[in-house]
Amino acid sequence: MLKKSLLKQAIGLVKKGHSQSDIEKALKVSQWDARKLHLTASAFVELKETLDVPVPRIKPSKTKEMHIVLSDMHFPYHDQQTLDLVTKFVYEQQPQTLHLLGDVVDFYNISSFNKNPNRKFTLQDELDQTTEYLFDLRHNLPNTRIVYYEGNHENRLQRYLWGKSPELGTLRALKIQELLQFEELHIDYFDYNTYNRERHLAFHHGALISKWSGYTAKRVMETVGCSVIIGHCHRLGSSFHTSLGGNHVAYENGCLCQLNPEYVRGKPNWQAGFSVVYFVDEQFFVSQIPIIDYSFIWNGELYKL
Ligand SMILES: [Mn+2]
Repeated sequence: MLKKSLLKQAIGLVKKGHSQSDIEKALKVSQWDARKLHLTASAFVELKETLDVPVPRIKPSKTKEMHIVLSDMHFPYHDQQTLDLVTKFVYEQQPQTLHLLGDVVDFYNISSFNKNPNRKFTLQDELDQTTEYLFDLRHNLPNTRIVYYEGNHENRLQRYLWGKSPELGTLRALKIQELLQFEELHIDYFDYNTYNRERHLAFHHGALISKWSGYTAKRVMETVGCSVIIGHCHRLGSSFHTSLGGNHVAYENGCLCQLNPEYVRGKPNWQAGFSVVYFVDEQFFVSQIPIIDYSFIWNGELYKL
């Protein structure tokens, strides 16, 4: 058995290019032991050199910015379990920006559609549930920029006031920004007619609906002429377009509401989900996350309550 200390010294000598007879003389060992030491040390040095070859690694960019996009909760028609799951993920990630891409509140009580007379909740209940959620977000995301986009459901308020009582429609106190306390919560706001373009990606709730997944976002992209991410259609989908004008892509963000609400007949073609957007320099990278049976996969991890 070779002594460990001898082998260590032999490795040192082999590394410097010494031969078997150098080892024999330097370590004062027999020719036979020098042969074994030389063989073992050479094998070790060779193996170490092989293992030490650096594996090329992709360096993660330090300048990346994480944004999370949630849309279409439709309080009080939100899906509590879906929302709990996603909100927990958002708190864990602490993104730089959280986009609430519209239809956060349903405004069922001022809808122009017929209403179920047995419904127990009032307009104030709808607002209370929404503000409670927004306060919770602000409390748990102290350093996150939160951006709220008016959807067609929030826009019901303006349409109702303008239609039924245009005089009251001018009151600041009745604006969505006031009712949901955006100033106090440090929430940025974009009204229904605007697009918030961040670098090469435009954020917008959406107004039209096409029949198939990806088609709605495609139409919005055609209209605005740049990449977009929209809510509204309650679907997950994407549509890519490459031309001399560049590479553009349009995303549909899914929804976080109940997938079979009482006010929709039949089985709506809706999917639960949300998106994560990374901005790196001038580029953006969107990951769409479908929620299936109240679970989803992110970074190889299963998220489930
Ligand atoms: Mn919606």
